[in-house]
Amino acid sequence: MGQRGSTQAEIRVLLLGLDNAGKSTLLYKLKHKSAFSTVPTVGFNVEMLDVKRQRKNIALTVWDVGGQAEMRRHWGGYHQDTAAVVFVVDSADRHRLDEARKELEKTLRSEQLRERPLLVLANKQDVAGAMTVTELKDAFNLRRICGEREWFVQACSAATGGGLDEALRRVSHMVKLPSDSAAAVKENIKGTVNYIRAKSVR
Ligand code: G3D
Ligand code: MG
Repeated sequence: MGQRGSTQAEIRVLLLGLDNAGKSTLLYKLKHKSAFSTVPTVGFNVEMLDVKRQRKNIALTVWDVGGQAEMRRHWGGYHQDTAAVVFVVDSADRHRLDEARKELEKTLRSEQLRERPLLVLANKQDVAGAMTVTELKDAFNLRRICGEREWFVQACSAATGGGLDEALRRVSHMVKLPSDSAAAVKENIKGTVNYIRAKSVR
């Protein structure tokens, strides 16, 4: 009973952003629905979050990779098999906005993340003077840097939990599931062929 529609698809989501953006707080809030005291992440945190899309259960494996400058060098190693990128921004820290934009642009240039959907989380909305979604969209010039890529900006607060359920729902709808296969396989083949062609020219 209930076999159909209960297939478990495992999907990898990469949680990125500068140090102090709120990634670890966000991940633990999503997982445990409670405030959580974090320490700067050395290495990574990983959690499985169960979400539903239509009648299907999806297990999102969310990787929170340390955001400090020396850890950012290793982000590339986590790109493989990633279905979606969630980029967390401290909306209250206008001074580091440019640094965040540069890291996001660098991430989006990764060949392994081509065409992967992007969810930008405008975090710390509970702080007075936090940038709005529109401000962030413009500051990051998302329309230009994303091109054909599917993207969305969600306002949230990992501290209060506001916007987190919406964020999770959005990611679960953005990712391609293995069972979306016909289209996905075609896209994969096309991507691989283009990649090989590009590499073999000259
Ligand atoms: P990181 O994993 O991206 O490096 P953390 O960031 O989750 O460690 O959070 C960095 C600091 O920001 C923490 O404060 C955390 O409590 C705070 N923070 C995270 N999200 C929010 C938010 O939505 N609102 C507010 N006001 N603060 C938030 P401390 O003081 O522990 O360093
Ligand atoms: Mg952290």
